[in-house]
Amino acid sequence: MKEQLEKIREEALKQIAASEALEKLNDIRVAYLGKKGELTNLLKGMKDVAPEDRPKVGQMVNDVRAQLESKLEEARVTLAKKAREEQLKKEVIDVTLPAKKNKVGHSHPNTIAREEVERIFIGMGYEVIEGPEVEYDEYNFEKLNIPKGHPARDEQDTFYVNDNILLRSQTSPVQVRTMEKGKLPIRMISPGRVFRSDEVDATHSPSFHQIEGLVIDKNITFADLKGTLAEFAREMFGPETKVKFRPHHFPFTEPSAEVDVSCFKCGGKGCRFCKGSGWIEILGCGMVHPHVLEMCNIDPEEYTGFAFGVGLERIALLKYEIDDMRLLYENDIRFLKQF
Ligand code: 2NM
Repeated sequence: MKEQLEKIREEALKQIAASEALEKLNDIRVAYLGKKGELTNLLKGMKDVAPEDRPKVGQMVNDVRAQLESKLEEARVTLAKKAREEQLKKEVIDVTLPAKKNKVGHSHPNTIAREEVERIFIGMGYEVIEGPEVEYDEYNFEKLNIPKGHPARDEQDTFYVNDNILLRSQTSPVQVRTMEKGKLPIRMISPGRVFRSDEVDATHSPSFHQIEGLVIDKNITFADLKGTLAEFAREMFGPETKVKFRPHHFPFTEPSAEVDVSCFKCGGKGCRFCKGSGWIEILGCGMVHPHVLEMCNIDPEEYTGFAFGVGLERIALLKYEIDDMRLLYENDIRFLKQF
């Protein structure tokens, strides 16, 4: 029995020393010290040992058990330490490596131009108000003094969803909605996407952007319109910018005008940029038609107002000297990153 015990001890110690994984140690523990392990089996043979020798043999078995337990624990600590060191080595970060450069996006020229226009009008006390891109015929046309049969309603220019619903061809329906709410006075601009059934070329697109402005208050005159838009032009294109109001016609304003600014490239002398004229057209405007005010439940005897509309792409093309509108829709980062 003593030799058997010695053999078990040597074999177990050899296996402990050779094991390289924590799971292996557990297998060894079960194989030798477990309920059906070798040492336990050996104890079952005690009945064959002479009674006077039993305490001595029992002591020997306990000694071996204690030794194996302590060796197993020692090996466990060593292996756990080794595993942790390997894990840390794998996770090491070289803080001296140069950092990866983040790629930063660019604001689209349209966005830059819109934010500039918004900044100028917010500075003059205007609110920015948005509205739906899919509109009722009533808001896009009828209440803007464009009745059925009016040439501005040409079906070929407008995308209709059905008889009453269309893709807005201007952002003025947002102003109709605001006037209808009845909270006066109004100082607002409405930026947004509009739709017209145009062929794509260097200056046209079926979907583009507008910013329209509206002021309604008591005693608003054409002088307020002129002063406001002259100030806008100076802030947008430089303090030396002159403005010129040319009579025009819009169904929703009376009187109406188109506004030219002195060419910010040549200062008005005439160049390729302004096609030799010294002037560049930038917007349309006018005094809100009394009939429009009436249809929006505003008394034209008490209140008057002015309105204007700017094409955002047109401003962006001018500001950045881009000669083809299509470049604004391709979103080529090599193009966009220049602005
Ligand atoms: C323009 C030109 C002139 C305009 C009119 C209105 C409204 F709703 F008040 F009647 N909003 N925008 C207007 C006037 C728009 O765009 C070239």
